[in-house]
Amino acid sequence: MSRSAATTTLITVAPTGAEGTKADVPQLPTTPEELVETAVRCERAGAGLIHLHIRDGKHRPTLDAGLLRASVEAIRESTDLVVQLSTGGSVHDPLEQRLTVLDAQPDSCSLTCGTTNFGDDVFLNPWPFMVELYRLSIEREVVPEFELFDLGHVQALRRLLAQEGPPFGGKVHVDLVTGVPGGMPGTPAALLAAVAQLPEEVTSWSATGIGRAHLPVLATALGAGGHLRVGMEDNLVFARGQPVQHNAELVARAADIATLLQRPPMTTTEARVLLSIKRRNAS
Ligand code: KMH
Ligand code: ZN
Repeated sequence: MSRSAATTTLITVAPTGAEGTKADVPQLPTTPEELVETAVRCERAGAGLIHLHIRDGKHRPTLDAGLLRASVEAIRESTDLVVQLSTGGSVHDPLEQRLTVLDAQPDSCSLTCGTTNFGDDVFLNPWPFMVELYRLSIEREVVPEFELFDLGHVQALRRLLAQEGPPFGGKVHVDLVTGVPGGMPGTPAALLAAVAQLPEEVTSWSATGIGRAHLPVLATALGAGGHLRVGMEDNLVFARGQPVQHNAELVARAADIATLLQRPPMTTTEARVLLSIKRRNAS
């Protein structure tokens, strides 16, 4: 296994997602100003990477090229966070448009390794789309983060690496997304089963638990040498009866737990090294 023992923790914040609505959750950051303010506070609280979905003027998910580019630039100007754009978008986004996300020149992009049931919907990631997105990420020098929602996705990642070779930068970072209704359950057992199957090429992994799986998966990931993803994309409840008021609360709690476990948050510079991110200056 090419993974070395982690002594620090990459904390990824996924602040918005494509599913929560502003009407239901007014504290969800959806405007450019809210996103920048969120990025700044989360970086201060210990985040190293931001996984970004953006919204339009009516707070609806969008893959608008101009808005994506402006968001990437605004966050780069205000923080040193690794900026990762979602290529998953919302379940309603066409595959061709999801490929155009890379035009915004993010540091990193998500790349989901297979189709999954997603509540009442289907999150579509057919094999030819995965391959096309992977090749594009190499061509554009964008570091992919492989999103694995199920054990079958682990096998698809293995096939992708065997067929297409290593990603840009040579590091293979995966994020295990647990607890999506239709994907692997958000349990320590399911997470550890997926980790045990990861291909040798994987150099680092993180995990997230959707909803009430948040804390058990966080604790399991830290104990098993993984990194963390937190944020309102995945979890809107801080504690029983206590909604999340700001993404920074989730980052700060993750940073506190990681520090207690002798795995303090890594700096953004360390995150860039972990993932082999190419330096792109804010323009
Ligand atoms: N919104 C989900 C359908 C990703 O960002 O790449 C897909 C998703 C994964 O959130
Ligand atoms: Zn996402």
